[in-house]
Amino acid sequence: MRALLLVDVQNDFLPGGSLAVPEGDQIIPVISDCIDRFDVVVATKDWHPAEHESFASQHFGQAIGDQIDLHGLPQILWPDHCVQHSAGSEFAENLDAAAIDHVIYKGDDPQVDSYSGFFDNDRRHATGLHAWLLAKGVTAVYVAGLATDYCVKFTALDAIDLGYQVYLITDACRGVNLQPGDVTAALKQMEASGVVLVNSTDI
Ligand code: VGL
Ligand code: ZN
Repeated sequence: MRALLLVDVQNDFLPGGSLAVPEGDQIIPVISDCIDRFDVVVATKDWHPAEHESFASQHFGQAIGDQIDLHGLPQILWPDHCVQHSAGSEFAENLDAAAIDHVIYKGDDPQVDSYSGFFDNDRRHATGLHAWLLAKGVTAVYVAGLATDYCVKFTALDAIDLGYQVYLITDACRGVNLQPGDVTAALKQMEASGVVLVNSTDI
């Protein structure tokens, strides 16, 4: 069984959103063109409480983009984004929500970030994504979404660790590029770990 795994295709990551990924909106028509070619479609939502400690606003004297130690883990500080139930946390308007079979919420623990759709960054809490895919008999996951250098990368790498065949749909992803070259490095790291890079037209 093949699953399409849509990572954080949410308003706050689109141009105009609070953590806008450059060209993030350009992935939506690409997703629309291939969403019907999969046995199942599962989507993650970044889903933070308003006081999430990954937000720079929660740390006096710290700025967006600073790296801190958060309860023993390195943490980049982000603008407030994807606050639970906010308009920014909703799926992109033009995403075909009716085609999504299941939604996985992540990042709800205020003290731990969750880049991967499978586990919190401390890897102590599983989101339920692996159990859901196993129950559906999924062996191959095709990953698309935002952002290539954060949530997409960690989701794809965990999927490899968990034993799936993993494909990254490169034209259905965009990255933050906080540092120039971050997206290129993320693609290389995924490829070196066994992720197969594909174009949506080759699926
Ligand atoms: C993401 C930074 C913070 C992502 C989520 O979806 O890649 N990046 N939260
Ligand atoms: Zn987040």
